[in-house]
Amino acid sequence: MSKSPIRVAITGAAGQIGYSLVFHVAAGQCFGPDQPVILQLIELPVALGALQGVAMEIQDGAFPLVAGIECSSDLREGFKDADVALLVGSKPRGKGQERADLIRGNGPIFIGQGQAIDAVANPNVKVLVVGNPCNTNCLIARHQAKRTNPRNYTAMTRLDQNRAMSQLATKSGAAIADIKKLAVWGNHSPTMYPDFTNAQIKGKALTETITDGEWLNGPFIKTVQQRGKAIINARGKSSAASAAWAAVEHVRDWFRATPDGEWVSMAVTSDGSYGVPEGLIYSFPCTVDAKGEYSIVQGIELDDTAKARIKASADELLSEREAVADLLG
Ligand code: NAX
Repeated sequence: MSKSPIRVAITGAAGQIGYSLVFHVAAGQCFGPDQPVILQLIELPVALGALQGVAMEIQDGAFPLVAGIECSSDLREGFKDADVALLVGSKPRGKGQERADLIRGNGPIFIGQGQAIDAVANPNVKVLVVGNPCNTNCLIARHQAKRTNPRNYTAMTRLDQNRAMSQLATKSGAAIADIKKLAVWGNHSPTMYPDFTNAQIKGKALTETITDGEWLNGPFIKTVQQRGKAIINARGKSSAASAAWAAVEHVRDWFRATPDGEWVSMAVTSDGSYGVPEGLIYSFPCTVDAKGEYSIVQGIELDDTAKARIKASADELLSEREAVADLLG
């Protein structure tokens, strides 16, 4: 018997990331090749014309899994009964801007979206915030969660994990698939910490293969932390297709069990693990069980340098939370 469709709401669907993301979702790359989807595409009124164009292109893809396409700038219409909400729409970071510059500009968007999701979406809706500053935007949206499950509000650091894995594969000559347990901790910002100390290549400590500690502690971490800026400098626009793909992987892995011995980086509500203040939306190494429930991996050994980096990113998120305290009412 064929599955009934799931409803996937995507904000900013006519933007750079949205334009790539909707086609991956339509093609079954998020929810599998037998899971029909109803796409609920949300845009600002000014972009509704462009959104119609995106919808026409999805139609022209003749995707067998697309059971419906709805376009709206009304949040309650757009998030109605959504099983998944991908919050991409917001202003991207421009040349010379840090994410912190965006906090006050983009934060308020997530109050309204959080309220609408909580009012009309599936109570178990799974939310992924991509729009920056994504950790704190997610915190703002989650504060509106009264009917929906607050645990299901997450933000994206999967792009940072992918960037780190790619750097490590290039350096070591290993295949991407051979690199496991590479997790990104913290904020999606230059304070994030890609922890190579617990990563493995072909089941052995990564540091046995990549012995250049100076590179790992210096250029490697810096390249990952600054990759977003490097892309903006090179392209004149922020990362788009790679971000869309990371969103697909975040959601895909949240809907299926992570294979044994594999971790995924997800920014989720801290339960106080590893000294990260409770309630912050913080990226941890996570696993996902067969029911689609994520858990923060426990018992990871961290050296003093790692602990200091993890704390620095938590401190940054605390100050972001402070900066938007009035939006968390
Ligand atoms: P674009 O400007 O190309 O697209 C954003 C789209 O969102 C536009 O079409 C705009 O009309 C729409 N929009 C704006 N406010 C909206 C609202 N309130 N409701 C619905 N739609 C709204 O930006 P794009 O390059 O797609 O980037 C989107 C967001 O992703 C930005 O905030 C960007 O900074 C963030 N990113 C996050 C990444 C991450 O790893 N978490 C990496 C990539 C990217 O930088």
